[in-house]
Amino acid sequence: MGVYEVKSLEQYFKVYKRSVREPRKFWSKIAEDFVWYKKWDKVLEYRLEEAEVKWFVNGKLNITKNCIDRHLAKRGDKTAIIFEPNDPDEEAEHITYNDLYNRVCKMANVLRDQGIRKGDRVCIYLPMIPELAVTVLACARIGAIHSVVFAGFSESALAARIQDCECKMVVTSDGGFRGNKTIDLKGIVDGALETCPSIDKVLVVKRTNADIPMKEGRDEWLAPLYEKASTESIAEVMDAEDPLFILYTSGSTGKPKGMLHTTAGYMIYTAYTFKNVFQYEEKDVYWCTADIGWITGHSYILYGPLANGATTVMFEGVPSYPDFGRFWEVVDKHKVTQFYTAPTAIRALAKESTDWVTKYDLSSLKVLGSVGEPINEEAWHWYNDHVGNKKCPIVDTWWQTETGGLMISPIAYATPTKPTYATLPLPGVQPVLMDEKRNEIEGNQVVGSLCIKFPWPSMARTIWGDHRRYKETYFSAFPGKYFTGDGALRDEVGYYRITGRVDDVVIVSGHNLGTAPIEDAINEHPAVAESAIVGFPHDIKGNALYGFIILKETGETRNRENLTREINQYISEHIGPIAKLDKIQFVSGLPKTRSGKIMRRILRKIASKDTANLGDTSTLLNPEVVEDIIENAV
Ligand code: 6R9
Repeated sequence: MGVYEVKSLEQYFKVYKRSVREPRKFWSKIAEDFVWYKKWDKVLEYRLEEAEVKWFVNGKLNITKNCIDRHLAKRGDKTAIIFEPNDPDEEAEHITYNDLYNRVCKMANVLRDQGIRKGDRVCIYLPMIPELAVTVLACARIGAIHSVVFAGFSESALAARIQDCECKMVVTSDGGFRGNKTIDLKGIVDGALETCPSIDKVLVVKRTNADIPMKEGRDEWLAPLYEKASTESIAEVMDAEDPLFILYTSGSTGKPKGMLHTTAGYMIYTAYTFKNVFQYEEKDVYWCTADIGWITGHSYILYGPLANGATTVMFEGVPSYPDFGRFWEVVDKHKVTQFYTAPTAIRALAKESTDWVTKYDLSSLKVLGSVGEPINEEAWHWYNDHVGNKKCPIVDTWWQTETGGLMISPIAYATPTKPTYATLPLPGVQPVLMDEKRNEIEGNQVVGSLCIKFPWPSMARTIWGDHRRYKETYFSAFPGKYFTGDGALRDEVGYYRITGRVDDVVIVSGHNLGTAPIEDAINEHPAVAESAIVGFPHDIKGNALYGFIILKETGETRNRENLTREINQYISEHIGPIAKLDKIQFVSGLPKTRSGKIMRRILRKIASKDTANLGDTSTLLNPEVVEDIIENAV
């Protein structure tokens, strides 16, 4: 993929200009470097007002041919995936491109034998083990739409995701290892499936050897089916715009949004951005610490790296197990060259002694990456000084589940970095800042709502089953433009700094949590009348959650401590432990506008202990509650 490679700032500006002046030519030139059954008739068709976009119209391809088959001649024996288990004493596995081909074909045949066909949805609820990568790719090979659900989500969150896109099958395991815990994934699946009539089959991977119940006629161990499956499987012919996967993200109403990504544009964009931003070279070993249950894992553990024939590390564990040196031990062990993680992990490790870092040889590192939330200055410097030894550029990559790939980010060794800045838009990305009157803000040293004004190949095409919601959420606030939900500033040289969400989404430990689904969970507690959740700054997690809760007037006698515990239990059950509240305040009322909307702006200020200037409260229906809430804030 040599075309439009960026190696210097000067080259970046040249390539960027071309990508804006002639986007169709630009992307078709890059697309030429991939394997197609049939080339496209037209590069781009779009109507952003209608949230309609098509790239590489009528092109035919299969993404696994591009991620696996085409590498076999040259790189068959090269390691595609290094699997680093949770337990450091368990041996790492090196899966070559040849092995990966065989495994994916076998799994593809198992899925076909079990009745899965092109267009069917397969839910994947697996820990970070090789079978997760293999199942994702096997779905892509046969044209089934994968819906990976992060294995930290609860029973009801899993059920909601299965129901929404009516999956036919779940692929899970007998359990998962995470640090010193084992997680009973199969138990969670069994619970979820009580309300999921669309599921006919559950395939179960053996990982922990836990003794688990298997439901007759529905559950099957994967191993025996897999053993006898053939290692050849013809890749389905997919249209450029055929769905590749659904991945759920939180929204500002309770129901998760199933973001739908399609085949060709997603492939080309993740491949191009991976190669450039991380400056991946043939012998490099790249490690992204995300879970494949999130978009970062989809695009930058699997598809982007594999499309480039890269070696990508897949890590089952956590940064603190068996000790705080684990990340650095793995970097040293596998001679990692590009390391990509989240600010929340950096902050947690920066709290510990630097001896954990200096104990290991990190001299293989060339590029460091950050993703998931704004990285604060202190964490940036710690990462730069102690991990990168001041010689590795930090690529602070801003993007979203919805964007499919990196959008605003330095290109390593080309773009000069600046702490806390995601810097410049990647080629093909046209960001704009908008003011409250929906006008584009020109010039530099300005702040506004971040929008993108021209389509890029990996943008989500819709929300599964609800195009209207897609259009309303992303294309109606600023008609004709994609609205990201983030605020940003543009500095004097045109660098972007993301300032955070401007909507009802809170990023906790890099996880995108909608406040509405958490409120819905809390409101199910019999003692709760109403609730409002906001984020407040937290040293390690970036943001933590603060709940304002009104209790029903039933003469509630349970003590507040018990209630707090129970409410968090409800959240754990409905969403997962990641969404637990750090602080809970029981209040008599919530500040509301005359139209009945909770004024979260005020609650956010109270939660952040920033009550000096609450702004205009005159439009409130009940200004008196504000004083009361401030007085009793926790
Ligand atoms: C890739 C991913 C998207 C939201 C996004 C923004 C925040 C992500 C960031 C960042 C500042 C960065 N975000 N990367 N904020 N700097 N480098 O995280 O996708 O889970 O959908 O979250 O995360 O607020 O809008 P997703």
